[in-house]
Amino acid sequence: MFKKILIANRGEIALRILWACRELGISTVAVHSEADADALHVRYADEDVCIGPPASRESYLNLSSVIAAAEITDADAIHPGYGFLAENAHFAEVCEACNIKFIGPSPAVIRQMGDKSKARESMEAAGVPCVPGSRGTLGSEVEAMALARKIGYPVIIKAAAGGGGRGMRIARSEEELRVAIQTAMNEAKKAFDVSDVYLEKYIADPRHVEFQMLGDERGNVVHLGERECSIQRRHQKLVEESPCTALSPKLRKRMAEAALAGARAANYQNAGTIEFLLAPDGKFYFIEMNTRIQVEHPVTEMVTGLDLIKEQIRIAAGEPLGYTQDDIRFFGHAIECRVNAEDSESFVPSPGRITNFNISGGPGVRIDTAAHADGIISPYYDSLVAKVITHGNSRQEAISRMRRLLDLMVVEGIKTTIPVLRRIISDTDFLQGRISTHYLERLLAGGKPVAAHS
Ligand code: MV4
Repeated sequence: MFKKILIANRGEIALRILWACRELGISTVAVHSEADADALHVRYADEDVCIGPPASRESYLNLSSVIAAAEITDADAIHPGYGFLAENAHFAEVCEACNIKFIGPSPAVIRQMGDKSKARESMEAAGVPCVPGSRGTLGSEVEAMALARKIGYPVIIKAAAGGGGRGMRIARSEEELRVAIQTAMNEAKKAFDVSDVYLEKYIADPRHVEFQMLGDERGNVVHLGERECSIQRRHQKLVEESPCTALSPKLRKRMAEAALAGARAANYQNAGTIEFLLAPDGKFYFIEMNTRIQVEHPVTEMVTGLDLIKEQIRIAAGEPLGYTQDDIRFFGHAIECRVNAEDSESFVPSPGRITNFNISGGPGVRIDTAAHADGIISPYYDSLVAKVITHGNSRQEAISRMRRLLDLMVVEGIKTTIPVLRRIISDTDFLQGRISTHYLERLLAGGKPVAAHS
């Protein structure tokens, strides 16, 4: 087992990784920017290294500084968390070259899945249902036109280097397709320095359902069930839950088997997520694989009882999973609400000092946060303040616990998304599981947030 792990992240996920290390008896190194000198992950780590100025480009994203910090402190592994360097194949390669274990999949798999067009090809080859579309990236406009005519409009153009919704364009006709290809290519070139795009049939009003996968370094792969992640705005998720109310046991089994086939074909190691679109007609399609631990991993932990960060560390240390698919049991229902420092109507970021912070506990409650009274939500990083997670024997019980927590939660000094979360959690469509990726748009087009119960 590792003796010392460097945590190449900040905020709640850095704390989350710290606690896992402590429980495993592994000592910890926090890295931080100048803006985070007083942050809790720095306070609680065994050692800490300042790796640069506030801007993430110059600190948390600075590969050389992070590697240097690991070398200086003699860390034997790096946990990247999510975001920052988590899906940077080059970083994983540099770790390997420096004899520091990168806690995640191999550089080759990160690179393969980072190219969304290649990921699609490899899943197709593994027999995983994919959205009808181009084989590989588009060679020419003529090719795109012919393909779109064959599969039928609307179609969607996506950047191969994109993901998470960046660099996508929908086209409903031949004229729109011409423009879509050009703008998608220009956007992709600007954002990722690679202009390659691919084409898919556009699936209207889908759900986003993702499967949590775990693979060890001996070829064992399991799935830990699904997460329903449809409630999002501009590709930022607000509420996630497990299980997904739209899956019958039969459909769940088919999706899980597809996810397992995909992960096995990729020789997937460590934690990863296979994302599907679930169409209103019940058909499902692979869209992307994320090669990192995700923000919403706690809902899976709550329904399986597994500690995903500990599993990641054990796997990276070469240990076998030690259980099979049949050993994994699913219990009850879990929901996560992301509380962000944003205006609840405009979603404009609201960084600043938190003057008062309070949240209640109780059965089935988990709060993942690095925020506290007198703490700062910095304008330099993402605006996540806390993940409020509830578990219950039933969905209704989890929802009722969530409603109480959000009603009683106090965050003063900054604006937060608590009002919109409260509105979702009491909305009839949400309560009945009538959601899709367009759900929030529809909700926001409606009325005003409900008044506080308390
Ligand atoms: C799609 C789609 C419809 N049809 N692909 C957006 C993020 C990226 N992971 C893939 N995305 C989509 N791909 C086809 N062929 C609709 C979306 C999409 C979406 C997907 C998941 C969660 C939220 C979304 C919001 C808008 C669009």
